[in-house]
Amino acid sequence: MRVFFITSNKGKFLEASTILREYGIELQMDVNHKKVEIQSDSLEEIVSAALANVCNGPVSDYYVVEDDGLFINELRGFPGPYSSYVYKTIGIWGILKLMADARDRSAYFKSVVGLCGPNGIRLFTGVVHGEIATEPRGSGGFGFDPIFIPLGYSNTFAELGLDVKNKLSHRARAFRALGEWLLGNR
Ligand code: ITT
Repeated sequence: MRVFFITSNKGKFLEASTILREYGIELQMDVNHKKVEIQSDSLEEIVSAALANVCNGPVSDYYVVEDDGLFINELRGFPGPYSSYVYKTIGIWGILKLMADARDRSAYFKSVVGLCGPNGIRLFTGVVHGEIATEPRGSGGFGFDPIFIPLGYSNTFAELGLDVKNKLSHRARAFRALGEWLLGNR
């Protein structure tokens, strides 16, 4: 069984491939396809549209696409599905500035992982709740990891490192569900 992950994000690939190895699956980075991203407020719609573009006929391999968002409650869910663009533009410091006077620092990451293959399309979802730190801390991970503190911890994902992040993150939860499904259905 060959499973390809269509992504340009090496941080996502490292985390996902480490998790799927627990299920005996060797994930491969797909460099031949480009993830086609429609604009939508729904991660599920973005992933479904990206998959429809890849599995538009009979396929013998499996393809994976993931879309994520950081949803900050004080900002009514912003940046959500626009997290990648917001990270590239205003970045971590821009988010901290928007949160300067915030009373509620709660937030969550959501991952929607889509799989298409010989037996159709399936979506898997993972969420991790936490809060936005008051300043960036740590050097591990990627993206908003230096300012996200998962619930029950006092360190950021960037301080906690890959092993801990892969036990509780949104991505870990979604990819474990995918791993279980592949084991039962391949
Ligand atoms: P693709 O090629 O897979 O699309 P991407 O980085 O553009 O890679 P998304 O469109 O899903 O991915 O954007 C989600 C953004 O949210 C991502 O760029 C990060 O800035 C942020 N993000 C997602 N997961 C994260 C995580 O585990 N830790 C920190 N930031 C994360």
